[in-house]
Amino acid sequence: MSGNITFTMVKPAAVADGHAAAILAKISAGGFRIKALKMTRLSKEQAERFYEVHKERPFYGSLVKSMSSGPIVAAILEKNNAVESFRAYIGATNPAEAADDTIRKIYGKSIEDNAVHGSDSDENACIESAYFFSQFEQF
Ligand code: FUP
Repeated sequence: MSGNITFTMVKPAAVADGHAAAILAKISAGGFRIKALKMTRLSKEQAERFYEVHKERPFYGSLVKSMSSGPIVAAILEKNNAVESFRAYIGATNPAEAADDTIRKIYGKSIEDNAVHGSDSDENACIESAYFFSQFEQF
């Protein structure tokens, strides 16, 4: 059975460009309920840990630098089949390949600065949510 939560971040470039509120509004319009929300900033070490599965990839250093370059907006989202549904809603990893009207198509600048993160499995949605939010911060 698929789970009903996913984790997202509005990435530093999209926050710096002033798109955080518009992206949150679009997320809500897609039927995702905001269960937890905060603006924060990842240290280099926190970004390294978050993207640890990619540590052997050539883009890892650049990705970590970009993700720790400024504030992000983190959220836990609730909807039926949340992980799959949100990944469809944000579009392909590379904004150039993302479908029209998806968040990455509208707000993404490059494969690295692709506006938002979305969990890739129910297991990771839980791990990532717990990385950012305590139980007292989830509603
Ligand atoms: P996604 O699940 O769509 O976020 O995509 P991936 O797990 O494949 O990528 C994780 C992160 O690495 C994304 F933020 C995009 C970034 N990335 C690059 O910077 N360069 C690449 O060639 C591939 C991914």
